[in-house]
Amino acid sequence: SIQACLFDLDGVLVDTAKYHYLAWKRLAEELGFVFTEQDNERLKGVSRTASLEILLEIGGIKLDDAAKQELAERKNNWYVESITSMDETEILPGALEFLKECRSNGLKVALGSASKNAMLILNNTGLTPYFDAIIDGTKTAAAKPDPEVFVLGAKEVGVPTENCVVFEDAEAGIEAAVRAGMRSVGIGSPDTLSRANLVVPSLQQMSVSRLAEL
Ligand code: B16
Ligand code: MG
Repeated sequence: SIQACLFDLDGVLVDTAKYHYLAWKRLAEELGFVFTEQDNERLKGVSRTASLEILLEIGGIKLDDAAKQELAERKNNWYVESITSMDETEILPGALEFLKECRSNGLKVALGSASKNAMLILNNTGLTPYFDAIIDGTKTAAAKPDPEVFVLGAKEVGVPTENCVVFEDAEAGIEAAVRAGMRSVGIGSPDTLSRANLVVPSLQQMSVSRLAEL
């Protein structure tokens, strides 16, 4: 039976994808090429450095490590500027209700995000108190699809991996759940998240009773 719910942040609890997109787009413009919303799909759930590699590949640009570091920092400064003014209105539909329902049913709740800015987002949206464990990009060495982020979350809440379920919007995140030996719920479209045990459009369609379907 399920004893812990592990949540991805961007695309599951909050819609920060639009801020990531605007910052990457601005960087691409400065570098002299167009970066579309479709290009941006490739960056979802992917770490900052890996995202920059993809962006540079799209622009056909080759740079040394120091220059890449500088660009990643520039993008992050813009991104942080946007998330600094976020508030609870930017929590995705159904997310808060489901977090509350999990807690009132005695389930452990953990965050498993690739972002190094997760704490700022959780604090600004008021979500921090809902978590028993918070694992983010500052605590992990390997990026999704490596299972590290979810394995650490399970460990911190003291629940065996087979009793955990992961909520993810990115293919790499579902793959990480599979590799961790956990069940998963995809948030989005069944076309891209075909490896998940269940796919729902948003957490609005999720409830503790539906965990029995997994
Ligand atoms: P940062 P998640 C991921 O968050 C985003 O989906 C991805 O687009 C971003 O590049 C990554 O975090 C790193 O974020 O630059 O803030 O460290 O979906 O794993 O919650
Ligand atoms: Mg995500």
